[in-house]
Amino acid sequence: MADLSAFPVSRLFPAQNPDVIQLYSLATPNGVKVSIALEELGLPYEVHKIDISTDIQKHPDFVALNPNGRIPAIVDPDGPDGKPIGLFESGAILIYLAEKTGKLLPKDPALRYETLCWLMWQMGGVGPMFGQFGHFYKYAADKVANNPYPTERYRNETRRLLDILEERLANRQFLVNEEYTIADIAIFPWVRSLTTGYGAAEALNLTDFPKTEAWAKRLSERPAAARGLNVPPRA
Ligand SMILES: N[C@@H](CCC(=O)N[C@@H](CS)C(=O)NCC(=O)O)C(=O)O
Repeated sequence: MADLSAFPVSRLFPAQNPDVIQLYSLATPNGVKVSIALEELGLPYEVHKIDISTDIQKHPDFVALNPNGRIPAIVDPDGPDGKPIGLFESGAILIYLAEKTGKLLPKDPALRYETLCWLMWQMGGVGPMFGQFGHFYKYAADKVANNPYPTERYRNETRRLLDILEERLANRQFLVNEEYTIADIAIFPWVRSLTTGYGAAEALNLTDFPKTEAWAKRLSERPAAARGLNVPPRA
């Protein structure tokens, strides 16, 4: 049985089965990227629900795994050279899982970099900008009731990014090389969240982005994605 005692997080959230990947997450657009990938890859894992409303993600035992104090994070008992490894940042975790299994990331070097470009575009653009839009549009609406500037700024930026996706998906089923990759997995949960999380379909005029909407719907209906989108279970 794997020894995870080097990871303080395992004191906070003891592993039932330390021989499988330990996932510390919540069903948010960043969290589900990892559970969707794990489900798609068929890797066994154990999920620990991190209720971020309690700030448990700022506990020193959690911060020892993710210095940024956020979800998602994982511990893989079977990392490089068979040794346990901890990882944080959803983009890095997706690359790790893809390289561990040889799936969801093209082997051809040019296509691999193309996939990483779109993954980084999500990490640096879509996540932060859509997230700020959701913050001001939904969660802090009362705080900016007299000042439309922040919501407008992030609404415009969200639409600008959606325009780029719409153009990219104009004659493609997937973002890169007509295959499902970690770039798709990183981005479609964020597109979905504009409707399911923020209820902002009208505010963003999402009907202007039919290809993007259809792509996100199609991918979220994949059986592995449907399972991964509800990890840890919301109820
Ligand atoms: N760039 C990070 C972002 C992670 C992130 O922002 N996670 C949010 C939930 S979606 C979180 O843990 N928030 C809790 C907090 O800010 O304390 C990643 O992709 O992993």
